[in-house]
Amino acid sequence: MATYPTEKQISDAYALARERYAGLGVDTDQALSTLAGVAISLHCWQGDDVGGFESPGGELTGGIAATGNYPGKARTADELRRDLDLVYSLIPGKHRLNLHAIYAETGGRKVERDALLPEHFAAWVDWAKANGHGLDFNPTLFSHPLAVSGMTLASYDPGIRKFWVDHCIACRKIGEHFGRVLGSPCVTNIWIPDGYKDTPVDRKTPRELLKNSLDAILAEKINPAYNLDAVEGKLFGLGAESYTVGSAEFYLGYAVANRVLLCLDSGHFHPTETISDKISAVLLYLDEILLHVSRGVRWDSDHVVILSDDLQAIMQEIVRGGYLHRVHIGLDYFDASINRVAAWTIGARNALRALLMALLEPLEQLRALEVSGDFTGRLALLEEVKGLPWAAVWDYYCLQQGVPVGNRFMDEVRAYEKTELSRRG
Ligand code: RNT
Ligand code: ZN
Repeated sequence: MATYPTEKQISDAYALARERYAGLGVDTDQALSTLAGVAISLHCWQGDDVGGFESPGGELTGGIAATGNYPGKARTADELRRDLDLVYSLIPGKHRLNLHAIYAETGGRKVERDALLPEHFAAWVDWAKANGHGLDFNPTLFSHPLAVSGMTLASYDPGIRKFWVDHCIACRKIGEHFGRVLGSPCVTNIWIPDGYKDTPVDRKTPRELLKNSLDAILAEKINPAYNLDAVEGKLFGLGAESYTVGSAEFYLGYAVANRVLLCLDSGHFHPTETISDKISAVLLYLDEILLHVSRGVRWDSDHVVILSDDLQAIMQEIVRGGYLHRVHIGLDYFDASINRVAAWTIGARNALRALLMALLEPLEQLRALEVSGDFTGRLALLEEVKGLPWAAVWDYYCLQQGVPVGNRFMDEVRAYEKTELSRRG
């Protein structure tokens, strides 16, 4: 049996850590108050393997895959909300929820995606309001009969294109509603799976079609205090390995030209390419961006976010660049091989831990070393910082915020598994 640190031990460790950081000119209290102001958007789809409630048991398509069959996946919106309530209680701070259109609650009636309305998300809005969560949104352009060809907004079939354009328009209006009612802008992110398995002859026309579809979707202006539009590109999807219509260059150009947010998903680039390096480049030309913090393993495999160098580099860039108010941080992974509530919690806590580590950097000193050309000193300090007692600051933050310190959150996950998840057939 593990024993846990007492509150006194946690506070004492913090007092020492705070002094140690103060010696480097870093104010830990300030770092914690900044951290408390950051809301990350948890992706609803980790709870049920991107299933949604539109057609239970339906196939997940669009070149994405959730592998594993760990018991306990949420089968209803109430179950999903219950799971999320536990997750939020294990994560320090106030955070958002990122919904997908297939999580609509239509009371058993079939409502086509192009006819979705805010009322189909009323229970989500009530829950979000009651719990202080902002909401973000995504049209769902996969797992649907009109997406079986692999093309949606870029389809050669005008009827198919129109259906998906109308769906995206309906989603922007739902996002606007979320933002208006909750008093915090909803980021509505468009990702489409469109592409070809094999080498196409015409790479141009589908991109023209996609551009036209996006223009039609975004034609109506919506107050950015309520809804912000984002577009998400990708390198390739399963079954669409040779050509992706919405590539990185396509959407970078589109976002800059049309003043919408660009969504950078960490699993959507060549394996040695990192999104951390892109942030300061794209924010020269865009007001705001959205991140899908994920972890690709060899491909866009959507593994649970760990405290990797990649993750740390992303958070460092956000903090070092002073971008906290211009970067919307969302998570995007779906692991069905482990306890899903734990998967959410581990990834979210890691995102926050990495953010805290970034907030604790002795940035002024590091910058001074760099500017003066003392790269030896820069390297030495960067390496030293990795061993500073940031975990004592994190533990104290968890204590302060009333969430489990350290691995203790797993006790709650295990208890919930026993009383709730294991009962799900
Ligand atoms: C897919 C994209 C997209 C999805 C969600 C479910 O490769 O990353 O963001 O993960 O829309
Ligand atoms: Zn994504």
